[in-house]
Amino acid sequence: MSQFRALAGVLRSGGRRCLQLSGGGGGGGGGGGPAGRSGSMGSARSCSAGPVVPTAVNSSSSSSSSYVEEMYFAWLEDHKNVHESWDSFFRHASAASGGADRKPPSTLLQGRAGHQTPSMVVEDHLAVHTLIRAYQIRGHHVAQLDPLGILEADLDCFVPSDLITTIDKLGFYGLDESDLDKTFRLPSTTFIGGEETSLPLREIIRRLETSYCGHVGVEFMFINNVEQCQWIRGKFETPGAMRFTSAEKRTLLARLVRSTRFEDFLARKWSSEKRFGLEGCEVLIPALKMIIDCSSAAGIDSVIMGMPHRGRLNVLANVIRKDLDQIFCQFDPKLEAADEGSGDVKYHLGMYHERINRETEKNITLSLMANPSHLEAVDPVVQGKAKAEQFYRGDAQGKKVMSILIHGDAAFAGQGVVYETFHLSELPSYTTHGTVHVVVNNQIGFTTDPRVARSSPYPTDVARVVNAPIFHVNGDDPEAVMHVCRVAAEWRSTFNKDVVIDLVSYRRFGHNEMDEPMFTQPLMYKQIRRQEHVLKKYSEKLISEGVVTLQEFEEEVAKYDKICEEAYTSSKDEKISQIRHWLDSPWPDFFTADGEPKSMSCPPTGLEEEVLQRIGLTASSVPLEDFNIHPGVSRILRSRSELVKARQVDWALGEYMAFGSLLREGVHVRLSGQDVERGTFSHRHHVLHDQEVDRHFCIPMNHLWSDQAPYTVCNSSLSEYGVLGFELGFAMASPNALVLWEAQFGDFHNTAQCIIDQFISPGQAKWVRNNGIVLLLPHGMEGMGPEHSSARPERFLQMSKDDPDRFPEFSGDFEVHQLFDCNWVVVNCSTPANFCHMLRRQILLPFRKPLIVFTPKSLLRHPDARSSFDELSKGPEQVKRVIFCTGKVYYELARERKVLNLEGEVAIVRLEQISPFPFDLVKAEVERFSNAELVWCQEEHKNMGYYDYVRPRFLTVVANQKPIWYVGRDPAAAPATGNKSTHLNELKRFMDAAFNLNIFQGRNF
Ligand SMILES: Cc1ncc(C[n+]2csc(CCOP(=O)(O)OP(=O)(O)O)c2C)c(N)n1
Ligand SMILES: [Mg+2]
Repeated sequence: MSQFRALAGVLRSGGRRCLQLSGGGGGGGGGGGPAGRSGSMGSARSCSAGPVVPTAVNSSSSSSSSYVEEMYFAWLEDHKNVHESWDSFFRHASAASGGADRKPPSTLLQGRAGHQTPSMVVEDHLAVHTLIRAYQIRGHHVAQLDPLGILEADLDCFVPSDLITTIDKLGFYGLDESDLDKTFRLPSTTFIGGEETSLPLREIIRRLETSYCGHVGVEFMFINNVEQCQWIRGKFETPGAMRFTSAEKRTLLARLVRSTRFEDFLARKWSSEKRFGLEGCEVLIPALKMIIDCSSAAGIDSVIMGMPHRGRLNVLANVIRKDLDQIFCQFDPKLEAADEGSGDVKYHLGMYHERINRETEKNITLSLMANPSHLEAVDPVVQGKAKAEQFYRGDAQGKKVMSILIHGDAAFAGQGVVYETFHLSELPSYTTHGTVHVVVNNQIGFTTDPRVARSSPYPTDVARVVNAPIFHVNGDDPEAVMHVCRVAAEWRSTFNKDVVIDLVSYRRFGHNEMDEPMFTQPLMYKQIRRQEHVLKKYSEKLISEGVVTLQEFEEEVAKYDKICEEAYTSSKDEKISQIRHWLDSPWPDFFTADGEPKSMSCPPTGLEEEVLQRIGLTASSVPLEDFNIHPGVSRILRSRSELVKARQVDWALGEYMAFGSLLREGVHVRLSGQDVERGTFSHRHHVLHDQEVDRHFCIPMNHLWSDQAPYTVCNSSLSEYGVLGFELGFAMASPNALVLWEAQFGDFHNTAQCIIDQFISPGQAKWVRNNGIVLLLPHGMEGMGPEHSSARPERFLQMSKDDPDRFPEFSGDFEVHQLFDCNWVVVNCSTPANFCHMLRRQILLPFRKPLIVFTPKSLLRHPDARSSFDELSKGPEQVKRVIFCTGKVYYELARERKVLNLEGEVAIVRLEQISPFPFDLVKAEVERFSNAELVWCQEEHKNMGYYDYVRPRFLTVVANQKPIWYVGRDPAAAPATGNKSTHLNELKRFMDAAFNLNIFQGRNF
């Protein structure tokens, strides 16, 4: 028996080799057996050249036995004529048959021919199961994905030998042609049988090739969830899964007409304008519409989208349904801008539209977020906005609101924020319960080929980390595209997980319409010029199927062309561009109908004693019974309680007072960032952990009042770019929320620089969109080295837009007007009371501005950095020097002044809000100390911090009549030293300068 099994094994190896040789190659060997792999098979090769090897036989026994006999006689001539596996086999066989040399071994082949033994049956079935699995796992590598037929979507033209694209690879599985008509029972892990439970091998292969090696490549077998894998198999394997009704095909054709003719129209009218057209991937429009239709049918009524430049105008026109004349007028160079702000180019603008979905007759709101050129930066912003909408609508499972992200292939693979965004997708406080990603994979990024643009086989591999299925599809097969879109939408509504559609397509023109692609991709573009348009191909297909007539098709085209022409005519009446009409996140109840603030005043930010007491009590206790907290946390709560009794707040309590009071007023507060729940510096403790019970938490802030708004505090993934973008998006959804992002140390915000530079600082100027996001950036020179010291105030101040040289007029509510005019507010509070007021003002203002707060580290526990309740509920004039400063350095100055006993000589004034510059308050202080010299003191280096920002503004206040002297660290390249003693020496040096009253005498300014 053991010999027979060995025989079967050897035979199969030999049979495979035989078929491969006769079939003329195709993809190399591998994995068969020693006979199949050998490169020194003199006799096997001579076999293939001679007539002894049959190419197609009905009986495996006849083919195998004659083959074995050939081998046998070759072996008899010289044992070295055959591969060593044959040699070994024949030695064993002849030994078993009593060493009868020269006796043909054909009797040993009988079992293969007529009656298979049970073990062979099992082996054959196992082989078929393995084969089915191979298609499921790697069929996508051989799918016909590239419409141009010249590139491999997986960047690899090698077809692995276990993939059955031609019949001659059967041998890998120990099968041969004779097995093709045998019927095999289908395993439960395939759906190719439909109602049938077994099929002939030939049909099994045909169906698998249809499902996995056609125009769709399904990448999903890495998903470690059986139910999900089964679901996907069912969607792609079930016979007829990809069938469409005539009505569906006609809708698809009509959508393709719109998509194609829109680009044609723009190209005709504005042939020399950049528009980043969709030509080559026109199928994107019907694809998005299919996703939206299916999602609407599943109950979604709000879709938030983010996308880059390519095809954006088309999406606005044909998916969101922005009025065409509004789009066309953007091409008019004489169009005047009506809004404040500087605006943005047309292919960056956003849009918000409520409409009826024609397929489902249900209401749907579609919004496309405005975005900068910075590719993929909008991804987390879209997610944050979607999460917020879900949160405010109580849509805990994402059944009403969803997000769709559209990507370019090069950017999807290359930009790290894509990865950061994927990593938010399953986190409880950040999940949007599944995003549909669509990659416009035109197989190029500007002038760069995929093979030098990424190291992964597909541009979509980044999605594998979150177990998202990836559907690659040939963009020139519109029905295949519709099928994957339908499945993707159903996947999202069934499992609420991310899914990726890789639309493999091409870019018909250059990167933009002015660009010459032949410089760099000559062969690709020769092929592209020959490539028939997808609309032509698909219309011909439907005409030949009798689904539409040529006349109907031409009428559809003419109808849309007419719509475009009419819109073009009326677009000429548009003389003024209103960016306001492109707003992606309107707040209709917050502003007047014209989008203006309802008032221009800010109510007082102070708090009643009773409210302070209530919040103080909650902040220092555990509202849940039988909850075991850590003794260290107990101690912290006790000391809080002492402070409250003394009617005082430290930094953490000041924050508590701000958050708690806003929650009481119905304002949702969300604090997100790395380790924010406890606080990096262990000062906050907003989430208490039961020391006995796993995952048993208490958030006292949610136990303040029964009718309060909810408080969300969430530790984030270790990301800045992704998480800050997310929170910015969250803050877009509602003005009635205080959304804060805290950097672990302010230094780390620079990995989110793009969100700050592209969205936060200029967001309102570009997109007339208010945003009240708060950035908490721990900052301070405390000898912690170059990367734990500076939140780079100078950068924020440099981007503040208030004019240093213009002394403003103080009329009416100057403070509010000044805040209204600025692009953001930059503060460095020195007391907990001011911190609390600042946060409350953020919400009480009648408009929203980003707020940048440099927050303290050592001050969190500084005994002097406390405020009395009195500061929360509602100066000698003959000094020689006034030192203006901001933040923590005040405490160092105050200490030094006390030590030197210079209180009568030197006044210290703190600027809590740095930008917009409080000209009015500074002027009052300067006038109060009119005979004193003015000093700006900062702990940061001279080329950093605040000096460059405040200096010209002080000079404007004093009308250039007086200098403002600098005291602080010298200019430097790194923000802080890594050496403790250097740090202290620097501090001592500038403290000495601050209190040396003669130091500036005789100096010119
Ligand atoms: C972060 C960033 N880096 C560089 C660019 C410049 N840029 C604009 S489009 C583009 C190519 C994008 O290729 P792909 O993502 O494949 O989109 P496609 O243009 O092919 O649709 C580049 C490099 C940019 N806009 N953003
Ligand atoms: Mg591309």
